[in-house]
Order: sequence, then structure tokens, then C-alpha cells
Amino acid sequence: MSMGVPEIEDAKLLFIFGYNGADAHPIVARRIVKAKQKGAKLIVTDPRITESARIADMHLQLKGGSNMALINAIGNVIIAEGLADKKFVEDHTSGYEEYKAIVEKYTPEYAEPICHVSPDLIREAARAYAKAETSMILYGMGVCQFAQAVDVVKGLASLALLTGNFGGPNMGIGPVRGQNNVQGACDMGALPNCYSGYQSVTDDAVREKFEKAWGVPLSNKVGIPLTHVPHRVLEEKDEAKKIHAYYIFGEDPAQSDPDLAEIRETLDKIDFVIMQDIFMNKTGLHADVILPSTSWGEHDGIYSCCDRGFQRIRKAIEPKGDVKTDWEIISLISTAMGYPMNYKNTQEIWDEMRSLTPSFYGATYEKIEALGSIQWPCRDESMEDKGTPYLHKGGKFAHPDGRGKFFASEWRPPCEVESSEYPYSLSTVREVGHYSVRTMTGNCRALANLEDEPGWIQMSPADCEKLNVKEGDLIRVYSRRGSLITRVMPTERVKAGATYMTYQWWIGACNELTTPYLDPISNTPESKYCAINLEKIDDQASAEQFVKDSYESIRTNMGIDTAKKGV
Ligand SMILES: Nc1nc2c(c(=O)[nH]1)N[C@H]1C(S)=C(S)[C@@H](COP(=O)(O)OP(=O)(O)OC[C@H]3O[C@@H](n4cnc5c(=O)[nH]c(N)nc54)[C@H](O)[C@@H]3O)O[C@H]1N2
Ligand SMILES: Nc1nc2c(c(=O)[nH]1)N[C@H]1C(S)=C(S)[C@@H](COP(=O)(O)OP(=O)(O)OC[C@H]3O[C@@H](n4cnc5c(=O)[nH]c(N)nc54)[C@H](O)[C@@H]3O)O[C@H]1N2
Ligand SMILES: [Mo]
Repeated sequence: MSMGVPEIEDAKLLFIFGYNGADAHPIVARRIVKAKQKGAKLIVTDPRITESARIADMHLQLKGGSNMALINAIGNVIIAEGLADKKFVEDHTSGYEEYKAIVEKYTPEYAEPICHVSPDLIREAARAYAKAETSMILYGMGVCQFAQAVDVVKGLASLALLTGNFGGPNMGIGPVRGQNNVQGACDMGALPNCYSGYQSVTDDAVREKFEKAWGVPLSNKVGIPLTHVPHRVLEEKDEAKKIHAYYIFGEDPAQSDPDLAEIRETLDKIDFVIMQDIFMNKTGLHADVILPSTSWGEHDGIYSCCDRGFQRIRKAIEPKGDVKTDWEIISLISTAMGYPMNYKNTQEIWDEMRSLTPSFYGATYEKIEALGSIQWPCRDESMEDKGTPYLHKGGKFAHPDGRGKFFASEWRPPCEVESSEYPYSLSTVREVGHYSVRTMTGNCRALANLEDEPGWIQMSPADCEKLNVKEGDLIRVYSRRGSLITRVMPTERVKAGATYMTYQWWIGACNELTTPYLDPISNTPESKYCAINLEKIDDQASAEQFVKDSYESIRTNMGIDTAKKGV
């Protein structure tokens, strides 16, 4: 994020793009409501009527999979109507002419048949975004989970460049990232291509610094992204590139990755799987070794918020049973493999990391404790350096020439679209009551009592009528990759032909249906679009029995006491 989460409240305009705060981040959603109460204009771009869309001044209810065309059209209007911040563009950016050449074609009239948004509304949104004193973009998985995702992120950043919405408070662009510490995992270098602080593994000077500190030779090759693992197990012919062992922790690919049939085959064919988790999950059913670890209330550490803010977390209770913290398990494995790690606590690990990471060096435990949160970059240990609430101050960017780079791309349709055989689109999203692979919320009996298997498919009332199904009916959903049973939820919030499921259900597991197509740069799968068909089930009683039996059988396999409600 170029700005901080608290700044959301003071922006004059919020442009919310493929992000549903009310279900995904209720605390951030409160800030959106507060911004509105303080007079901010709200523009929401989402194919569904989300809660933010319901209270928005403008809702661009685009057709799923058309983000790039819409963003290009907004850039087109800003340029055509002379609304760009010419001084900012001249002084602080590069690539404007190339950008202009691409968006020229994307008039609102050209975009309309792709996006299904009226040219008037596109113009109105572009004018409001460009004219507001400070405009802030918030985006989420409705941008990132497409095979054309990185292009769209850059396209959104280009709108901020075009209108000078960088370098000051209450403006900018923010991916409102998912998990409490997904930003932290990336900050610490849990990525295939970098060390902590985004220092590249292919940079010789960086590699030599880490080699010296750790006293071992290190590879200069980029590693393997999570979503390439199935290919490297199932199809790789080159023995040197084939994967034989898979150490998985804090992740349940057998539920959260696309095309689960392929994932199961991968986990079964691979020689050795280690699973390290706080609960049993579907991946654990394929594991050779299970390492139980402590949960967030049972250990110390630091999380990074999506706005680059480091925050300390503290152990609240003593762990029970035969468990260890994740860092102790990693240290023990490393020691057993011949590289001793003798850390006594998380502060020692943090201090070592800081000493090798200039942009985080100033964020000491003591300072984070005193200030509550420190947003990187924070380079100096002294109390004067309180971190960086917003980036690009004075219009300075990280490119070698100090300028922000414009980017536009032609729109590409999703990889799998509707056909006569699979006439509906499926997008997979979130609901407020359950979390990701549902190990955590499913183990909370109160939440399981509110909502349990097999989950729902959101459909337009017109589609329900066409299929002659009503709320709560079990229905069969199938794609080219798999099939499942879920419940019908008719809702006016979605358009005809487009359906939505949440991805936490074990029986109604939508990743049986999703496609493994990836964005070529981020390697994120296209979870937001695939083609499906729906089939009414006549014998509802046996379908209900099937759901009950399969849920019980999964829980029995996982060693869960099925007499209790919840997982
Ligand atoms: N309760 C709960 N909270 C969670 C999670 C959870 O599982 N449960 N998961 C956490 C995680 S890991 C993450 S990453 C965040 C994600 O939080 P969000 O980013 O809000 O994620 P989604 O709900 O998947 O998708 C956001 C919106 O994208 C829209 N969308 C779909 N297709 C398109 C499109 O083509 N264009 C546009 N503009 N929008 C589109 C969907 O309708 C949806 O409303 O939530 C986090 N918070
Ligand atoms: N169809 C579809 N699929 C999706 C998405 C979508 O929108 N649609 N969203 C994707 C996104 S954005 C994300 S982030 C992923 C999330 O998917 P995952 O990362 O697989 O799911 P989580 O539920 O966040 O947690 C994974 C595991 O971590 C364990 N865990 C929790 N705390 C700890 C801990 O302290 N230590 C250890 N070792 N384990 C712990 C949990 O019990 C759980 O088994 O799903 C992705 N999959
Ligand atoms: Mo996420």
C-alpha cells in the first residue's frame, strides 16, 4: 500500500475496486463507512452489489473479467477531457505517450460492450476520481485473482499517476491484503525471488551479504512458485527439476488451490509431504509427517499489516500438549540437517533480519512497542525515524530515474468463458462468518452453528426461476474439472448468468471447479472466473444424506470427534 489504513477515513474519494471489505475486513469496512460519513465520495467497481456498493455514490457493476477495459476507459476519459494533472505527469512520471497510445482506443463507447457499464457512468466516475482533492484506490481479489491481474494493478496505479494522487496524505493505491500477516510473509522473504525487504536473490551483492552473514553458499536462482508445484510433480520430465518432497505449513493447498483433483494427485504422487499446522486439514490427509504448532495466542512475534505497518503480537496463554512454535520447529529441522539454529526468542531472529535489511533496520522491538506500529521503510534506529506512513513523498518513485512509470495493456478476456455446455460464469469469493480453509472458524462451535456444510451458490432470481430451484435446495454444480453439491441462494445482488460461491466449504468445495490458469507475472490463479453448469437435483432427500455422510466421513478421516457439531 502506498498509504496507511487509517488514512482511508480522510480521503475525499474512495475508488473501491474488486474489494468487499464488509465480508473480508470488517474493521477496514468501518473506516470506509466513516469516510462516507465525513463526506467522501464512494465509487465501487464490483459485479455484485456488495455492502460498499449499496452505500456508494456510484456503482460500476461491470461484467466479471473486464477490469482492464474499464480502467483503460477511465484513463481515456481523464486524458480526453483534460482532467490529468499535467504538472505531476511532466515532473514525476515516464511513459505517458505510450500509455496514451493504448488507452486512446478505449473510449467509454468501446468499453461498454465488454464491461456492460454505461458510457455515462464511466465518464461520471472518471470525472469524480480526477477532480476530487484526494482520491484513494482500494483493491482486492477482484483484481488479483485473474490471469490478467498485474496489468490491472499497474493500470490502477497509472490512474493515480495521471491525476497526481501519490506523494501526499489520504491518497494513493492500496491492495487491502488478505491475511493478518500475508504482508509479513512477503516482507520476510517467503517468496521464491527475494530475501527479506524484497532484496532480490539474483542480485550478487545481496547474495554475498547473506552468504557472509550465514556462512554458507546460497543459490542465485529464483525458486518455484506454489502454483507451479503440480506441474513439477506430475509432468516434469527433467529429473533435476522434478519435485520429490513438499514441506507445507500454514497453508492447505488441498482446499485452497485451484483444481483440487489435480492437487490431490500431486500430493499422492509426490514422495514425501510434511504438514505443519495448528489443526488437521485436508492437506494433512496426504501427509507423511504432521508437525503440530502453536497458534497466534500461544507465541510472540511481529505481523506486518497490509499498509507496511509492523505490529507486535504477544503470547497470551501457555500452549497445551505436544506442540512447538513454528520458529522452533524450523530451527530444530535446520539443526538436524546440519545448519545449527540456536535462537532463544523471536527478538533474536528479528534483530538478525533487521541487520540484513536496510529498509527495516530502524524498526526495533522497543520502538514498535513504544509506537504501536511502524510502517516501513524505517532505516534509522533512532526515535526520530518513526517510519513512513505514505510512500513517494515529493513525487519520488523507486525506479532508477525516480519517476513513476505509466502502464497500459490491451484487455484480455478470462481464460475460460461461458459456452453452450457451460453457460454460467462462477466467481469464488468470501463470506463474513468463515475464514479461508475453515480449520480455524470451523473449529469454533458458535460459528459452525451459524453456518455449516455444504455452503451456498449465489444466483440471480431469474436463473433460479429458469432452473426451477428455490432457496436452500441442493443443486449440482459442475465444470470441466469436477463437480459438487451446494445450496441455492437466490439474490438480487448478482446479475443473471453470473454465480458466486465462497471457498471455505469442504463438501461444497468450489476449488473442485476452478481453473489452474495463472497470471504470468504473479502466478496467482484465476479464481475469479470459470465456466460452469448447474443441474437441479430431484431427489433432495438422498442429496441431503450424501452431504451428511461425506461430511462425516471427512471428519472421521481427519480424526475429528463427529459427535460434536463443527469440525
Ligand atoms: N470472513 C473472511 N474474511 C476474510 C477471508 C475469509 O476467508 N473470510 N479471507 C481473507 C483473505 S485471504 C483475503 S485475500 C481477503 C480478500 O478480500 P476481498 O479482496 O474482498 O476478496 P473477495 O471476496 O474474494 O473478492 C472481492 C470482490 O471481487 C469481486 N469481483 C469478482 N470478479 C470481479 C471482477 O471481474 N472485477 C471486479 N472489479 N471485481 C470482481 C467479487 O464480487 C467480490 O465482491 O479477505 C480476507 N478476509
Ligand atoms: N477458489 C478460491 N480459492 C482461493 C481463494 C479464492 O478467493 N477463491 N483465495 C486464495 C487466497 S487470497 C488465499 S490467502 C488462500 C488462503 O488459503 P490457505 O492459506 O490455505 O488457508 P488459511 O485458512 O488461511 O490457513 C491455512 C492453514 O494455516 C493454518 N494455521 C493458522 N495459523 C497457523 C500458525 O500459526 N502456524 C501454522 N503452522 N499454521 C497455521 C490453518 O489451520 C490452515 O490449515 O486461499 C486462496 N484460494
Ligand atoms: Mo488471501
